[in-house]
Amino acid sequence: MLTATQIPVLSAEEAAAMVGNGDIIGFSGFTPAGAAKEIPTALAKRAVAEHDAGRDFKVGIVTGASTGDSLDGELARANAVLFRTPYQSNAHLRAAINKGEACFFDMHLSMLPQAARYGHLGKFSFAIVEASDVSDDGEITLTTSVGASNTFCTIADKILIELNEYHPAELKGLHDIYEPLDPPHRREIPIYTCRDRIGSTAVKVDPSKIVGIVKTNRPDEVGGFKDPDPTTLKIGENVATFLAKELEEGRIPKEFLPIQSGVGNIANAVLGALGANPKIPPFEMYSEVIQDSVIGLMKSGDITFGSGTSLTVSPDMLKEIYADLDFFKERMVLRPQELSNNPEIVRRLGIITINTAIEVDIFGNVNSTHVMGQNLMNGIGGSGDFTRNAYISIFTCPSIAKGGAISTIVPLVAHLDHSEHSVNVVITEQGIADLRGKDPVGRAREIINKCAHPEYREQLLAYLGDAKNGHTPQTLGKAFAMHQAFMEKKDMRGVEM
Ligand code: 0RQ
Repeated sequence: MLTATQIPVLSAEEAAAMVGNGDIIGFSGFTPAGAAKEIPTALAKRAVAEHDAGRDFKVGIVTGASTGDSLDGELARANAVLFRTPYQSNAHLRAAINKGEACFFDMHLSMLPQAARYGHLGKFSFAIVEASDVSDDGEITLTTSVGASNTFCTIADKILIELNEYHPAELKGLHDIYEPLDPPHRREIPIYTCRDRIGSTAVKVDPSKIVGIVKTNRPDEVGGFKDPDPTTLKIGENVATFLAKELEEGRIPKEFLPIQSGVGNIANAVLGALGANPKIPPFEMYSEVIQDSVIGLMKSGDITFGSGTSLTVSPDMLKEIYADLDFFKERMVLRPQELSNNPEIVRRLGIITINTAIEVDIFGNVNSTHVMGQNLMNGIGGSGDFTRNAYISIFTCPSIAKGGAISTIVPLVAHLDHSEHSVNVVITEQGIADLRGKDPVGRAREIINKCAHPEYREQLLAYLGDAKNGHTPQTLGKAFAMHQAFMEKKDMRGVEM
């Protein structure tokens, strides 16, 4: 271990005192995994003190994706968010965003690092990065995520390290750090299989940029999942049935193809169902997040390799991984999000992508981010990076939400994240709608009959009417009648179309 001896060790408060009002900071963290914890908490306290003294104090917060409560929660509660990008999932930050109190812009996660390098997000004063090791010659070994930390360290004026002793120095070797050149010098990224390693095991920086180390010993703030229920289990079973049939009929090669699976309760249940289906051979993942269910499937041999940008597992699961680190280091790699989500690689490897929708319209457009088209839930995350470039793109969701008062299948999505051109298959607990090779009316009949909840089928078919209203038969005056009914009466049922 080459842990630095010449870089000053600071308290979190001393580190936070270096940051100025209006600074733009690139924090480590992709989900709560590997997120900075001590310095953002100290920054939030400082913001409160500054505000109490009548001074402005807000910072621009850029991360890999979501983070833990000690970053997004603390800074949101302290009203210290100048702007936030590219993704979040924190209840307090979400509330501030939806009240118009915090500026947030939602980005494709693969594009965040290059946007930062291109200067599109402003000048970064600091990179604040959690590490398991740092050497005097500027080699930073990350912890449970890579995200955009490598890019933040490259472009920021100064670097502050949170050296987290919770993570063993033997993590070295888990990461594969590589940064593409910018246009006009960009070349192909030489990843040809999920397992390829093309970079270095540590982030290498000019050591004179590292202005301090804050020592800590805190686990990631990863929350648990809801236990699968009959609906999520049925969705998972339907996904497995669909993929087994594709394999049987030769539309997926017999070796199978890498899987990307999204975040959340449904994604967790879907992975479990894939592992349990005897017709699906052991498979590899080329995804963003390696979550609890993936680890279980690695142990059972159902997942043979996992490439991701974060290891987002519960504290107990992380302990199990660290107890058998050699086994897991052979079976996984953490890459920068610019590579884990890279469209070039997704298309080359032929990834089967499985993401979750908030709502889907009858023509196959998907809303992943906004409730009733207005309130942000989390963000697009990597779902666009994967969906647009997939071998087969699948969206899953329950057919109803809020006890049936909401149909997730609607005439027209109230916010668009993934268009009909990118969405191949929609799966609910009701069934499987295969949209490939169908025109808009064909897609509408498939989605309504196979995926909509029976309570909503009639009104959706009534909206489609005799389908003579153009190539994509819309009735603009009624397209949001179901949403409108929910906003007014808290129920979408029984709307006359
Ligand atoms: O609300 O928490 O109050 O009960 O939304 O819904 O069913 O628990 O689903 O946890 O799987 O999350 C799309 C948000 C789904 C997530 C989303 C309400 C519902 C519930 C959560 P409650 P569930 P999940 C990157 C992958 C975008 C980013 C992405 C997401 C809550 O998957 O953020 O794909 N995706 N990243 O009741 C009103 C509707 C609703 C609704 C659900 N139509 N209207 N509320 N809810 N549908 C790629 C990777 O590789 C990781």
